[in-house]
Amino acid sequence: MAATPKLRPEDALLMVDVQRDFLPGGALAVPDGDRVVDALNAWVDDAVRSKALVVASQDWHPKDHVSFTGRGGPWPEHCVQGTPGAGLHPALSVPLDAVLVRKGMDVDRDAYSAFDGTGLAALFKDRGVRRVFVGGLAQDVCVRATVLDALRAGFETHLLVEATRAVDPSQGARALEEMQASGAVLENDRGLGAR
Ligand code: VGL
Ligand code: ZN
Repeated sequence: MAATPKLRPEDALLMVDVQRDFLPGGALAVPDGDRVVDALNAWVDDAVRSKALVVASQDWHPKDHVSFTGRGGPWPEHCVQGTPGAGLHPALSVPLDAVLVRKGMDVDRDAYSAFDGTGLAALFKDRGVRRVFVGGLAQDVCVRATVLDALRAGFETHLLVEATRAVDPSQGARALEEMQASGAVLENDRGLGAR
């Protein structure tokens, strides 16, 4: 990271679901999911220095959530409220004034986007956020849904590509194209391109 911060006070860094269950060894492991942590931590440093808002989301399901295979859903049981697997990766830097949001808490309805039922769009508008920078897990599931919602809510939305990994890499590649086609700016390294 260069000495001069890239982010600005009216930016938000949104770290999606960097939770133990999505990391190698976890219940719904994303290949190389742990690789997002160093990349995100560099962005957190930048956000703190530039006084940008930092947000971390957690997938936070009740037992017997509708998305679990036991109920006919697509996913193994993961991120059950209060379990170690639902915890954020211990090496992720989360500033003391970061905003934490939890989603997927309704037992009969899934919520992939960090904006779904969390009040995050209203919070961003209250705080004067104009640009949202998104990283985390998983690129083809909750990051995708979060980026598309951020765009729909009218934010200039940037995807931190190296700070995301996909459950299924071929779906990840499709999700990148879809996010870009929907208006997201894909950031391919830790610096921001000139614009
Ligand atoms: C996620 C699958 C199920 C995610 C959450 O955070 O990407 N993926 N629940
Ligand atoms: Zn989930």
